[in-house]
This record gives sequence, structure tokens and C-alpha cells, in this order.
Amino acid sequence: MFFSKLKENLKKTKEAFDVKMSNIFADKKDINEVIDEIEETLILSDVGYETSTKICDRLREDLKKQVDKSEQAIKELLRQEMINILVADDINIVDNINLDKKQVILVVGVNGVGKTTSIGKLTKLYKDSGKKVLLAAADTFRAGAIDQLDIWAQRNNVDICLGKEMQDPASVIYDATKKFNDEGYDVLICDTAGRLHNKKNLMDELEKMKKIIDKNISEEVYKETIMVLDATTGQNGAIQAKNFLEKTDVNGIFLTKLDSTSKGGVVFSIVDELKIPVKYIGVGEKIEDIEKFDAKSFVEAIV
Ligand SMILES: Nc1nc2c(ncn2[C@@H]2O[C@H](COP(=O)(O)OP(=O)(O)OP(=O)(O)O)[C@@H](O)[C@H]2O)c(=O)[nH]1
Ligand SMILES: [Mg+2]
Repeated sequence: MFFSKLKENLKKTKEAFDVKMSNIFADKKDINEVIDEIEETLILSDVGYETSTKICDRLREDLKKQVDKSEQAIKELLRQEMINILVADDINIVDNINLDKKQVILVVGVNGVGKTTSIGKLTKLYKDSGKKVLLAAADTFRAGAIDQLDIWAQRNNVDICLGKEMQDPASVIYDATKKFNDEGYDVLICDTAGRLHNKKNLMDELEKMKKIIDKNISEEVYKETIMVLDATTGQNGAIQAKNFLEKTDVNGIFLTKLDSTSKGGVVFSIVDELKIPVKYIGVGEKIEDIEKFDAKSFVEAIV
């Protein structure tokens, strides 16, 4: 059930892979030619050049050791190598929905990628697992942003610290951390205004928010910065993330809009090149359109 729903949500990405894959195996070809074409398919599906090459180099090695070179066997090895990219040892995957610790999550990213919506969805996941959630509306920059998060708070029936328009966002974070400490919340999720990595004052502002969190929140609390990325931007999104990471630390990615793009392959280059896990995916505009990212289910839904 879960699996078929994911497949449905990733329909466009799956189609992008399927059409090309079936053509590869349609007529008899030399095995090297088959793998070259798989490599090309991966690149065209937004997996990224370096990551596609890595996957196919490993696939070539695997096939040297294996007698069965049928379409099924090759696809199975390919799936395994794609999973290996996503669960590599150097990627720190923390399942914080089920973590038995208090948590403060700062949500960052460029304009319009889906930060506020994703916070609404995340709040539901945390609430469903029995946690007491507080939201902080620290996007005081864009008119309407505070109300937008407030609506998500109401939908989820959770408390929220509302900033005022043009108030220093760091002061909203300050108030929220105080409320979090004083009133026994399990999770604080902070919304921030969209920003580009090259806007120095806005990136400094982010650092200021992080400093306040570090200063006001005890070391026993798990702290995380989640970057939201729009999957429809494909490889540009991966570059955007890379630029952002040069300016600020990020622990995890929330990849949105996977329901409306054929560029879902970008997951692989993000994880492989940035060494940051994709933790959640957004598959629609509604509160329940969120999936905790699972490498195996994801790969099996698209290849
Ligand atoms: N199809 C689809 N749309 C989404 C998804 N996530 C968010 N959106 C839509 O993307 C648009 C922008 O979402 P927001 O949550 O306002 O994005 P934001 O990053 O907070 O935007 P700013 O605060 O202006 O920077 C809205 O129309 C959302 O409904 C998703 O997973 N799938
Ligand atoms: Mg927003």
C-alpha cells in the first residue's frame, strides 16, 4: 500500500527512467553498450554526471563478478548501487521523528521552495508520534508569511510564537526558545524567510538565529538545520544547496515537489556530492503529502 502510493507520487520520475530503460534492453546489445546507455539515462534523469559515473563504474565491476547478465539481473544490481549511494557510511542519518530527545529544528532555504508548507507537514509527523510541538514564525520579512504558518499551526492544533512583520527574526527565535524551555515542549520548529546564499546580510542573520538557539537551548537537546530544496529545479537545486552549504551548516534536506517533476534523480547527486541525507520528501500540497525518506523504497519506486 505504502509502496504503491510512493510509486504513484513519483510517477513522473519513474516514467523518465522507465521509457529510457526499456529502450536500452529492447534490442540485443553488447553489455558495455548497455551500461553506457544506463549511464546516459541516469545523467538525463538528473542524477548528475559524477554520481551517474560512480554508479555505472560500480555496476561494471559487479557485472565482472556475475554470470547472469539478464535485464532483471542488471536492473537488480543497478538498484543496489543506487541504494548504496543513498546509505553510504559517511552520511549521518538520524531518524528524529522517533528520536527519544527534545529537538529544535531550524528550517532554511531559498524563496518559494516550500519551507512553510513542509513545516506544516513535519508538525503533523511529530504530533502523530506523540510529541508536543511549538512553531516559531521567524519569517518576518514577507508580508503574509506569519499568517501562513499560523494557519498550519491551527490545522495541526499546536502552539506558535508569532513574530510581527519586520521584527528582528532573531528576537522571535529568542522568544520561542524561552517558551520551549519554560513550557516543556518536545519539539520547536522555526520557519525562516527565503534567502539566497550570496545575500551576506541575510546569511549573517541566519547565523545570528543559530547562535541564539545554541546559547538558549541545552546541549541535551538535539539541534538540526533542515534545508528545503525544490526538486523541480533538478541539478540547479543541487548547485543551490552546494552554495548554501559553503555559508552555513545543514544536517538534512527536505526535498519538495517530487509529485510534479521528472527530476527526482537529483536525490542521488545531492546525497552523494553533499554528503547530507535527504530526510523527507514532499509529494503534494496537502498536510499528509510527506514521506520519511527511505532509500530502498525510493529506488524501487523509480527503477
Ligand atoms: N506540488 C507540490 N507543491 C508544493 C510542495 N511543497 C510546497 N508546495 C507549494 O509550493 C509553494 C510555496 O510553498 P511555501 O511553503 O510557501 O514555500 P516557502 O519556501 O515557505 O516560500 P517563502 O517563505 O516565500 O520563501 C506553495 O504553493 C506550496 O503549496 C510539494 O511537495 N508538492
Ligand atoms: Mg515561507
